[in-house]
Amino acid sequence: KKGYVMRKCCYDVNAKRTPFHKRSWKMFYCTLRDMVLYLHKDENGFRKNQMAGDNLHNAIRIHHALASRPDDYTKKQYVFRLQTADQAEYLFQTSDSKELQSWIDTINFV
Ligand code: I3P
Repeated sequence: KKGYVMRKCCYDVNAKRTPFHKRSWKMFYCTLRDMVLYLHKDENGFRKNQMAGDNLHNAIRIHHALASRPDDYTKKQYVFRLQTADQAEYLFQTSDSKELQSWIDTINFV
């Protein structure tokens, strides 16, 4: 699965609250492959990294991760929360309800 999303970091690994200067929403071209969510600046970044062999920089391992709809976050629409095995936590905003469900299912059922 691939597509543009907005992402906000809430907790870094080991449930450490992400500091204020790193909590803003940023756009990424996101691809999911081999249980890793790769976050690229845009589609060109994706192609370039593919040729170079993706590294784990700006990548989120989704093995034992959970995607869910946050009922405590109402500022934006079509948002899912991603909690990782190493206790990091992110919010992702997708473009519509179909995309939202598709990302959640893809992450939870790969
Ligand atoms: C953050 C930015 C985020 C906001 C976050 C701010 O500030 O405004 O949009 O999250 O709030 O810290 P900055 O741009 O200076 O990094 P929301 O959009 O979810 O409110 P937070 O600290 O309450 O997460």
